[in-house]
Amino acid sequence: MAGEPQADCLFCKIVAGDVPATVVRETETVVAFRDITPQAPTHVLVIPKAHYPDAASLATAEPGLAADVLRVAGEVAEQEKTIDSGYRIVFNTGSGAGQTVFHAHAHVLGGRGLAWPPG
Ligand code: IU
Repeated sequence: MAGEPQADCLFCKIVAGDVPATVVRETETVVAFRDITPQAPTHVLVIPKAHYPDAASLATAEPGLAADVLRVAGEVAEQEKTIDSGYRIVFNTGSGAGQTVFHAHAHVLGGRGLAWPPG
């Protein structure tokens, strides 16, 4: 069923506490934790606790939950003090765009200059 935990999903395991993660913020519906391979001084992943494979399917099924992810991404940026210098919220979608974990997640990147366009 849509939103249900998937046994083979790494981020579902993090939500369940079966795989460790450095959690920086958590709400009833969302968890934010540090990326294991940071690409910037701040690199935090914000995920819905419910399983959806990507941001668009999340927003279609549960728009309120997609909004929770975005709101918490902004709160993380503020908490990490990246507001003044700017930060980026990225949803890689599909393997061609670099998505490797198929549980919706926002990357919150900041703490250094961020070039545009991204690679
Ligand atoms: P992507 O957009 O699907 O490529 O992002 C997945 C991220 O998950 C990527 O930046 C990885 O470094 C990160 N990650 C992690 O934080 N912990 C893990 O155990 C694994 C991947 I595997």
